[in-house]
Amino acid sequence: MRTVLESDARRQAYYEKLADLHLGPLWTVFRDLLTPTPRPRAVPYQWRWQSIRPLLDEAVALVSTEEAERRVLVLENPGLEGESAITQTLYAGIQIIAPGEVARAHRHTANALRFILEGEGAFTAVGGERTIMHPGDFVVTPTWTWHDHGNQSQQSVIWLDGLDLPAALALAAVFYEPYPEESQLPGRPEGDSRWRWAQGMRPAFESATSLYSPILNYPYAIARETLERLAATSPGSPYDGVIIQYINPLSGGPALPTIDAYLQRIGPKSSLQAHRHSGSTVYCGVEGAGVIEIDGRPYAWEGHDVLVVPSWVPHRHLNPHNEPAILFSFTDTPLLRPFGLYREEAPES
Ligand code: 1HN
Repeated sequence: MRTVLESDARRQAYYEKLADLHLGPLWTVFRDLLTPTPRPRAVPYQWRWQSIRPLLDEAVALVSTEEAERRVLVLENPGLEGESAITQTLYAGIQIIAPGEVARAHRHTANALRFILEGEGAFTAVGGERTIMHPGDFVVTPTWTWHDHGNQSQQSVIWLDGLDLPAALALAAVFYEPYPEESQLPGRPEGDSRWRWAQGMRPAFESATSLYSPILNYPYAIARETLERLAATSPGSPYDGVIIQYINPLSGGPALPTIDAYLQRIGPKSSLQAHRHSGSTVYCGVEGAGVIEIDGRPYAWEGHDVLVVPSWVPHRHLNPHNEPAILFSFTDTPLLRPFGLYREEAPES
């Protein structure tokens, strides 16, 4: 029990006067604000695909895309309840579109990415170009581009959505607009952006914004073969193994202005080194299985599990199995690096 000194009472009365005027003393909060290292409110967490998968079919039975606009289960960080956020800057969710359904066209300032998990034959249309999505494809929907999805196949199609929505909300920069029609009329042939921008050549007679990648779809078959070819000649990073970044060919930087995305291969029977960095990472298991040790605790993952590593939490990758382990990931580091906020260290030992 703490005795209230006279000075405490005087201070208390003073703080109340301040509060009435919407003022506050910095000295009582200084140490909570300036922590020696980041103290994310988001916590490490793993969502298991086997728990999520049946709930997606249930959602199809319960709510239409017509009603929902997007039928998505939001991956809510236990430290950020009610915020629709997987980290303080990133959103992640699992979307399902059933045969014959349309997810109507709209646009928003939040940047979005999709990583296809299951099913073949649904399309997404961005800026008038359609792409048929296959498992493992990485598809971008950059800021303020019109986009809609449709499934003309006989099976449900499921993907992981990643957005910078919590960051856009924090910056009070969310704008949203519905498209006047349900779907965009195809304005460009399928594969157009790939032929224009993804062949190491570019149309010399036109320019594109370099704010985000002009490539709509980065196919899994290409990314996966790239990993295998690199693994044949290089051990890769001591922390991430053989890892490739989905780049904007116009800048050499991240595909989206706010989100960086990667595909990585942790070789069979390998234990990589631990490190930590500012910026948070969302991982999704793609092939094989592995372990991410997060803050010293092992999280054994399988295909399509989603895991989150918040800022500055030490983590390392292990693959105790005989097959390569493939992980997709995305991070908010483009929001940190240009402003001197990115730091990385490998704990000594
Ligand atoms: C959105 O527009 C999509 O277009 C998916 O598929 C998830 C989550 C929050 C806000 C907008 C989509 C979203 C979203």
